[in-house]
Amino acid sequence: MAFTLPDLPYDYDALEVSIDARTMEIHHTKHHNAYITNLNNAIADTELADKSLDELITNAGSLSPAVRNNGGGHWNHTFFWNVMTGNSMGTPTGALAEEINSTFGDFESMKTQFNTAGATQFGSGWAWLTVSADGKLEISSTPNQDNPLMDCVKTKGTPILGLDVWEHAYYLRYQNLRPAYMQAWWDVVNWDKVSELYAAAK
Ligand code: MN3
Repeated sequence: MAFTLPDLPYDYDALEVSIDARTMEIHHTKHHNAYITNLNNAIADTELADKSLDELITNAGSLSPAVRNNGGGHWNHTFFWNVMTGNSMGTPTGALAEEINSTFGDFESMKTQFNTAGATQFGSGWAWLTVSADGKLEISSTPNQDNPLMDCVKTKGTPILGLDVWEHAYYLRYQNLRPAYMQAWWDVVNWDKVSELYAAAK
């Protein structure tokens, strides 16, 4: 069964406060779609053709670069769309907010650490907030389209928040200013979704 491009859970202009509609449209219909096309081509007529995306991702270390990069690209973008919203409440609440405070000191310190992880990821990649195997919140970054579910990354865990820091995610509005994009992005984080992912990961 070939993978297909999922619809966004909102319109292209829904995140305009932080990410312009043109960037969202190109990112979804061109970049995300290309990862899916290339993934389908890489697994067609092989023993991987009937594997789920999660099965491919968690075994990425032993698969070809084409499957690792494009499978990661499909997983990461599908995840990314779902942790954003045009109706962000701005800050986390409840059990997640308490855990952020106890792990990082406060919400602002968590943001700073996350922004630093994204800003210092050389070249293209992602910044992540994850829940580790023993239930701890951790911040990390990965290169290219790797993610914390992969067996081959340094900081493994269950992602509950992720930010695409590839230039294609921000260049039209922010040009080379990755930190400005990262700062603005917090205004569209879907904290309801992140809390739900946190509860499921615990
Ligand atoms: Mn991208």
